[in-house]
Amino acid sequence: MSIASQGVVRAACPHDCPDTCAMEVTVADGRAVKIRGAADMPFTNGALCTKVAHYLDRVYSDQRLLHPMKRVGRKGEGRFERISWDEALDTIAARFRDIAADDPRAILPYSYAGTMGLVQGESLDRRFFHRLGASLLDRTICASAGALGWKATIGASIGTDPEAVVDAKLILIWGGNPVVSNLHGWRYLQEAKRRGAKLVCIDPRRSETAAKCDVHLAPWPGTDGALALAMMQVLIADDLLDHDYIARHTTGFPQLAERVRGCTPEWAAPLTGLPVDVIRSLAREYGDCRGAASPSLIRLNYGLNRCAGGGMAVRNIACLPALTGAWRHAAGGALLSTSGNFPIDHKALQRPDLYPRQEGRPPRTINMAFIGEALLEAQEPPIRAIYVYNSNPVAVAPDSNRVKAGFAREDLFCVVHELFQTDTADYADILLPATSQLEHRDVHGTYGHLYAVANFPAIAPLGEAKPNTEVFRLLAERMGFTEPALFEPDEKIAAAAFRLGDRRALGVTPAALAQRGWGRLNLPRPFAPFAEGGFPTPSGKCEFHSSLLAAMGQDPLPAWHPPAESPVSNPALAARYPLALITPPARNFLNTSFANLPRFRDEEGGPRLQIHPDDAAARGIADGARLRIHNDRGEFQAQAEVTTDVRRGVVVSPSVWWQKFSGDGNNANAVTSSAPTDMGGGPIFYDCLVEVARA
Ligand SMILES: Nc1nc2c(c(=O)[nH]1)N[C@H]1C(S)=C(S)[C@@H](COP(=O)(O)OP(=O)(O)OC[C@H]3O[C@@H](n4cnc5c(=O)[nH]c(N)nc54)[C@H](O)[C@@H]3O)O[C@H]1N2
Ligand SMILES: Nc1nc2c(c(=O)[nH]1)N[C@H]1C(S)=C(S)[C@@H](COP(=O)(O)OP(=O)(O)OC[C@H]3O[C@@H](n4cnc5c(=O)[nH]c(N)nc54)[C@H](O)[C@@H]3O)O[C@H]1N2
Ligand SMILES: [Mo]
Repeated sequence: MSIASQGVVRAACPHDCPDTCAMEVTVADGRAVKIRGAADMPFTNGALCTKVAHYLDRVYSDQRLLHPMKRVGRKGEGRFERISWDEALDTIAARFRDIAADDPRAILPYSYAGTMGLVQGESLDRRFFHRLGASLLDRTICASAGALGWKATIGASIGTDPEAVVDAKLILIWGGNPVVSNLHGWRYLQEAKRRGAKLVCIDPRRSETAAKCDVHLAPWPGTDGALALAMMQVLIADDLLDHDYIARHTTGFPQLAERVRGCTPEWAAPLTGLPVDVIRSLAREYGDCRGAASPSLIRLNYGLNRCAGGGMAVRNIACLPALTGAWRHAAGGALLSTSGNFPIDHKALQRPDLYPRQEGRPPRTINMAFIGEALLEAQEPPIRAIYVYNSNPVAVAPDSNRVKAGFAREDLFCVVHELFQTDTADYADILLPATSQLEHRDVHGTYGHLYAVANFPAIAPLGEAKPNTEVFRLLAERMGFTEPALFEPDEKIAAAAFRLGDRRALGVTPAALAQRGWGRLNLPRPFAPFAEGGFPTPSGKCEFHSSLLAAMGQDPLPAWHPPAESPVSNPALAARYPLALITPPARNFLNTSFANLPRFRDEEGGPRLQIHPDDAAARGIADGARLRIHNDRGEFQAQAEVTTDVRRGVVVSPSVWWQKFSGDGNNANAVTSSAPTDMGGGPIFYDCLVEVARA
């Protein structure tokens, strides 16, 4: 890896955010001294968010792990002693060999999106564990419900071009808070507003984004699916439809019409907690497809997919623009994710073919969202070793008391590869130091725009830190594996990440990315993906009647899937725990990344709970009071913020705090449920009843 000791190096923001910024890192005497958003990259537009603008704080933090260590204290206690890389790798290889001799499926890799890079996030790691025959991991913790609901309707994670939205006239921001979690995308929505668009935010709380929109509708959490069904009912009953688009580019319209006949605003009002006339006028305004509302755009995010009916909610919403023909316009339609536009060669990156085919030993898949249950209950075989990288499950997975109990198992061999000593790292037997994005090579697609971004190492690894890929090369060697695919250099992996035979990849060739650091997919500009139909579903149409769901034996039509925990769906539970808790992303954190660094913790203040004045008064809670938020699963503490930004009955705790920085050693996931979503097996973080009391 050649590293310049002077100059400006092209980089990519690695974090799990739709914006995937192109960055420039200035290096002097081998030290990164400045970081900024690439001015020539249109979506980044020279700006970074409040977190990554201070990225060098993270890179050079005195909390960085710099050497391999082994546990000397109890599990979870976080006491370690320095060892050499040789000792660390020999220990891991010996344990893995031992366990694999019985059944390699007792070994579980655990990773998510600490880096979104294709090299450090889904290449040699996957190849190594495939070759080993380890358990497979179903990576469901964020978006699997919404992704499947979208796929059932639209066919792939493709939607409106985020740069084209400036010409939209009515924009529904649904289950997302772009001011916080999609700042660069927000710039385009604001430009639309300047050009006369009306912005409507649909979110149970007045988020930073809702405060800047023309209208804010606050449904009860997990009821968006009912709202969308009622909108469809009005569009159909009032004939606010694009009949030509429906006839040519959709399937199942008659069945849909039949299905939603009873889903009137009167039906949806008690479910959503929104007034009947508000629902009806939202639908009528949305259906004003030849008038002021044209083109209309729905910008969804994943906030609404973290409830029991999250998959179906996204599916229902995804039906709307085909009814009105909003897809005809480049600025219209709907956008959840752009990731399906990238011709990423996942098979070449991950090499599932390396998995050993053995009689009587089929691959076993573990759902990452329910890692507590898996560690405590999985059989045939039980999990005997876990290797965590790019993730902090003890803090981010639901029902964390069970997760902690699982990680605390004395007989579990736990490896954690991290930049920092996270809540999860405290449970490691072997703790390995990881490089930051400035110290390794990568290449990125994204889910929020149409540009690929390359990352070149700007500085040498700090201390003895190593990139994920390097550790897996070393482990493969110690395991005695010989397949060349396990030893490929990062440069070669990066060059093969996109299928170069694909027309879209012409804009993101290795040469183009090396030269400029970023490249736009070779797609028309503006890109109006479904103006002429051509949906990537089996029928080639927008599927009101989903062949995918039918093939899965599920209800093929849009439907109402109520929340698991709400006063309407579970009155008995609500009698004991009457408040609905949501725990959306905090502005200064990225999941738990950044939440250990003083600058961001200070900025965020501390764990807090927003509560409506009426709910606070009923419990004798004053602003600033220390609160205990609890249910049958557990409890955590936070400071009361009494505010009308949340509706009565809903409480909000911006997340995700590290447990060890949370006062009582718990964060909000102590109370969240490990029940699955209706589709995709995701977690239902925002479908969670609690009671609140003074601590
Ligand atoms: N600053 C910052 N940025 C981030 C992240 C972060 O932690 N911090 N996380 C990143 C990640 S991992 C992701 S997946 C993305 C997207 O992450 P998302 O979780 O989609 O984040 P937001 O865009 O903040 O949108 C969530 C919004 O949905 C609202 N919400 C909660 N429940 C419901 C509901 O039932 N219905 C409706 N309509 N709204 C609901 C919340 O109040 C919140 O304002 O953001 C990424 N960007
Ligand atoms: N209550 C509640 N819980 C949530 C959410 C919520 O909204 N509310 N959001 C959920 C969502 S959307 C998501 S996506 C998940 C996120 O869950 P995770 O993907 O686990 O995200 P992070 O907490 O940021 O942890 C990523 C870790 O990877 C490490 N890392 C970064 N780069 C590298 C690298 O190159 N190598 C290695 N080895 N490690 C690296 C970072 O230091 C960090 O500790 O959390 C979920 N949990
Ligand atoms: Mo996420």
